[in-house]
Amino acid sequence: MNTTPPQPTGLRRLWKQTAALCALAAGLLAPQTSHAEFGLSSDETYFTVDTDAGLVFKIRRVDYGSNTQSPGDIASLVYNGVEYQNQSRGSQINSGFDWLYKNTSAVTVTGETVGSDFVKITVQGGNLTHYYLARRGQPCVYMATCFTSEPDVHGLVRYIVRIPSTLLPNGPVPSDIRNNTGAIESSDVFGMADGTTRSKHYSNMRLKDWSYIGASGPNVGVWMLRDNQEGGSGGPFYRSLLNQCGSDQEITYIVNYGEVQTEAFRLGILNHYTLVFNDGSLPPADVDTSWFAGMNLLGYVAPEGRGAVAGTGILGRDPSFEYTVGFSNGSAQYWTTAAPADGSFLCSGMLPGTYTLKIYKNELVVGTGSVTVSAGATAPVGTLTIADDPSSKSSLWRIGAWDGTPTELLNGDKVTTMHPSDVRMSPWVQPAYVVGVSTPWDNFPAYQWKGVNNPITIKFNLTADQIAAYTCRAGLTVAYSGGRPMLAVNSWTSPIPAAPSQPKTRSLTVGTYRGNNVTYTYNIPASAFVVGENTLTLTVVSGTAGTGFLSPGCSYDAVDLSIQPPTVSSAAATASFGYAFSYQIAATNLPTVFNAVGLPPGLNVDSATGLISGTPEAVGTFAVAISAGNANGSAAGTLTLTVNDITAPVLSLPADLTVEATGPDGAVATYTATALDDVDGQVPVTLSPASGSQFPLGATTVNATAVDAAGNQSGGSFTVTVVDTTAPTIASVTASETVLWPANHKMRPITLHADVTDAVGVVSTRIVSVTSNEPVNGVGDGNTSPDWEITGDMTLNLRAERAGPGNGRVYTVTVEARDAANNSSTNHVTISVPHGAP
Ligand SMILES: [Ca+2]
Ligand SMILES: [Ca+2]
Ligand SMILES: [Ca+2]
Ligand SMILES: [Ca+2]
Repeated sequence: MNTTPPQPTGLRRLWKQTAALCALAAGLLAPQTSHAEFGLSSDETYFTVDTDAGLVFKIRRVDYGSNTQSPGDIASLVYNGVEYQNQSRGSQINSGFDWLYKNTSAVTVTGETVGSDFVKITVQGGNLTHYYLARRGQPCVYMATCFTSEPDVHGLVRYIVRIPSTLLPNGPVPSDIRNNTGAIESSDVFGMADGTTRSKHYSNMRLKDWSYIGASGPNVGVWMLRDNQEGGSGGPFYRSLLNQCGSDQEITYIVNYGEVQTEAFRLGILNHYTLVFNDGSLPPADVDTSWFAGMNLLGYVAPEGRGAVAGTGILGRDPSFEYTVGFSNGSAQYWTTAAPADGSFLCSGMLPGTYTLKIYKNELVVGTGSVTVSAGATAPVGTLTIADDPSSKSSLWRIGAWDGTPTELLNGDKVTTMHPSDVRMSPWVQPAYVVGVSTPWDNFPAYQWKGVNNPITIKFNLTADQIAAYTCRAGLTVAYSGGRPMLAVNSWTSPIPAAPSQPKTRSLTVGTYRGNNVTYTYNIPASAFVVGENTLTLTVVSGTAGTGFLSPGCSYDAVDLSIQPPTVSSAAATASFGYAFSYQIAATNLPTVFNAVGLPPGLNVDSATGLISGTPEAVGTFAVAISAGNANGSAAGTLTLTVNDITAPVLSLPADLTVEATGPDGAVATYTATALDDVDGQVPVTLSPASGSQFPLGATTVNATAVDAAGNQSGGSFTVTVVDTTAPTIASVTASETVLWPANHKMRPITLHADVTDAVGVVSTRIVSVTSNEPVNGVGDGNTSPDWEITGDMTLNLRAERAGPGNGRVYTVTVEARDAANNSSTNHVTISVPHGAP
């Protein structure tokens, strides 16, 4: 008889403790043969539970001294009259309580009926309490486990159901190790004759994706349905083994598992899971456990003691990925899927407490927050925004997608279900990945090992205007044995990066890439790149030895190359007020946008080129905030710009000035001058000599200077000339004699005196002419000649004579006074010779 076995698939269901069990009780799990009444019976060796639904199971009460026959084991699972439990070995936690707790404490098993419809068997060992529970009419073994410390000695809480595979042959294929040709790695990975591989590890699924695991056989299906894994560790994407099919079909429920574990184990939670028997069809989506509230179970928290978190949306999602919102603290973990349409989400059934909230893009954390959950309430977190998606960086090229998984890379779709040596794998050693030509799923290996495919080579071209400093990011989802990539570009080599913090167990070969997502960042200088073809290599390095697929290695999420944000050079520059100025902002890495804030008026920046230009219209020192940006960021600096005043004031001076002397010392002159500065406006003018000074006769230079606030000085001069243009004043001329008598024709000496004044000074006074109203030699005058003689400046001889027929003679003597400026004036005196005696 061949039926298609139901295979565990990626069911994404949330556990609902309040879900109704009607369908389960009514049909799917209906008993097929007659049976005894529901209830608990016991003898020295066993508690026997009849579910009244075709399933009768026994729990061992005593220690047989063998860890395959331990107290607390399921010793019998009879369903519809068929014994499914391997009779040589129990179904048990780990390898049995007496193995876990031997020499540390006793294991006690107690049984009781609760009301008329429930049976409760309690197994107690160390700090661990395990319950087997039955409900009337349901072919199920309900189980719940609570522990306050890890089981002594061996640790790891997992429940293993062991059913002979002959009775339950149809389970997960990747973990079906029957007919293998021997172990190929450790003692748990096996080869098959056809070159494929099998291991219990390859039964793993992401916790988020499964709600049951099991197998089927003729007219039977046995399924383990799990709770919400609030007491587990490793988050929504943790993968651990669920099954192995050898001589037994081992159906496994992991509470705590150390393999590739990224978190501490959680304690004190009541973890529950249900072994469900049916006819081989798919198991129910979930089972009702609300009745646990009446079972007095250690660690049980009823729905009303729980709370929820609701979000109205998540901004910044990439619609091609599923987004999960996870919540975790030291006590519990939860997750829920965000609605594809708007990112809204509801996570319910949460224990009260404060949780770290993580937004996952597929499996990569792209946002974090915090939320506090209270019992009976829904905590609103509104609309969240993704802040940390590496895809937001603008990359020159990117291999793979930033989602926390290698599934889109070569063999990435196979790594969780088979060994890397499996014949179904594509060759791990690949030719160089050529950007623009190769595809990630064809050409870029999901995993890289030091001993297998080292290095990985990537080739890409750059044009001259793409040469800049770049950052290469290599995202890892897990690494084994400290493997991490060192990077080289052409002849440039990165330092050896630090080893990643990762679980210490095997990972890459046992079906999981899910470790700690780590991104290695390599800052590559522009000098490393060349125009044309560039060769980049990723070389796994590690201080740990290992060969082949157990050599140090890593799992890639994505690798990309992105231009670095610009760097900006701070600088100082000097400009001159009123003069054209330009300055180019100095920045690296191909900036596409510039800014300058705080420029003096008159200067502007070209945001596209970074050229600051214009004519500054203010002086002083300006701390200009300069920045440059490209697609991946910006940098800021300071341009300390000093604008100087280098222009002297412009003088306005009077024309040369002439003033009349007011005395021998010259004259006082007054004048004004002004100076206008480009920056300071009117500035004082210093004049030397100052206006109002006494100027001597002649020309004197007046020097003018003006200085602006910056010390720029201008100078000029003009001339003040003091002149004497005024002739002396001769107020009167007197003579020593004014009447000459007798008229004896004799010469008479005369001395003149002139009353002369001049503002500056008289230089000379002298007789310049003598005239007579009578001819010198006229009728009746004695016939003499000459009649006068000038004997000195102010002396002369006059002849005392006159014409006989006349009325007397009058001499007019003219005196001239002259000053140093050669100004002269005259006056005269008359001296008479009367006709008759006076
Ligand atoms: Ca990826
Ligand atoms: Ca100036
Ligand atoms: Ca004069
Ligand atoms: Ca005469």
